Amino acid sequence: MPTPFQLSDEVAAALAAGDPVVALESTIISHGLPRPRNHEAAIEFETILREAGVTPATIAVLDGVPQIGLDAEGVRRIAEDELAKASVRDLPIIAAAGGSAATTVAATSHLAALAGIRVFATGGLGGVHRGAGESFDESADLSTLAVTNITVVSAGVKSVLDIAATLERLETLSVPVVGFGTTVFPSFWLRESAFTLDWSVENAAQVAAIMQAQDDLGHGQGIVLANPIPLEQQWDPAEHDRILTQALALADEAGVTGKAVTPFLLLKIVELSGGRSLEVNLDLARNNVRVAAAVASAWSALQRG
Ligand code: PSU
Ligand code: MN
Repeated sequence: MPTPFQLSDEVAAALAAGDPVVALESTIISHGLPRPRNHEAAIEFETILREAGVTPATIAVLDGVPQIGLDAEGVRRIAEDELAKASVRDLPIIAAAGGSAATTVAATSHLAALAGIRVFATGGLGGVHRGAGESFDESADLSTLAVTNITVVSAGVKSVLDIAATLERLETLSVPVVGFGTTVFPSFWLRESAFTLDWSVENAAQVAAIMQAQDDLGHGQGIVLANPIPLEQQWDPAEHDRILTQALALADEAGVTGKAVTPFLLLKIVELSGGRSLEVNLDLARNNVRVAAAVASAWSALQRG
């Protein structure tokens, strides 16, 4: 049986050997970060993993085929081409049409899990948008993690979202949320949100043990590992609050809806902050990639016994 996706040679070899692999998404590169920093970031995230002895699997759909692990030209394409943003529901349509797209946390998680990859690093998970009571705008990242066996390392969810509602939905969907070295849920650019967590761990081996126990007990859901940005790297909270208010008002005025909301807000916030939010975004993403490398290594070691 041919697989419905293409593994890069290095990812195929690492998976066959039981070596650590970390999935990386492409929407953060194509729609979440401005050019040309997005291309540098895509390369840097892979380099951080390689230096930690972990094989990177950046995921995107190229010419109709979901690619698990990109070559240099693939990485260039997700950074420079005008790609669609694909969530899980878009994958069959893009595949059938032979098209290309960047994959969200949801679509990346789905494809990574299909390929047998257990750990994924992103910036911030999607969630419930403010005003969702009216708009019903809730990211498919949440519902996908309810049925997808993957550990996603993220700096919580972006403060543009309704964090309280997002945490409630994760509870309803039976997705475990575990703080990494914290009992407070982070809010992306800031180390903390107003919400505390029931569970936290101090190291990667503990995460691997939870993954193993979830496999033994669970029903194939994912895990959200909430990894806060170090205090000295976080955005100034007062400036954060001021710019967030402006960006939300601009999105309202512009009448942005659907999958355009998150990219609009992220890029507007970079603009309004004169680039400050971008540096913080990159720092928190690097930090997540490092933690994901440690978790994938601990998972691989645990499987080897
Ligand atoms: N985190 C970032 N930058 C991003 C995203 C997350 O640091 O661009 C993307 C992810 O791909 C996530 C998506 O899945 O935003 C959520 O979009 P939506 O709200 O439309 O589901
Ligand atoms: Mn949405």
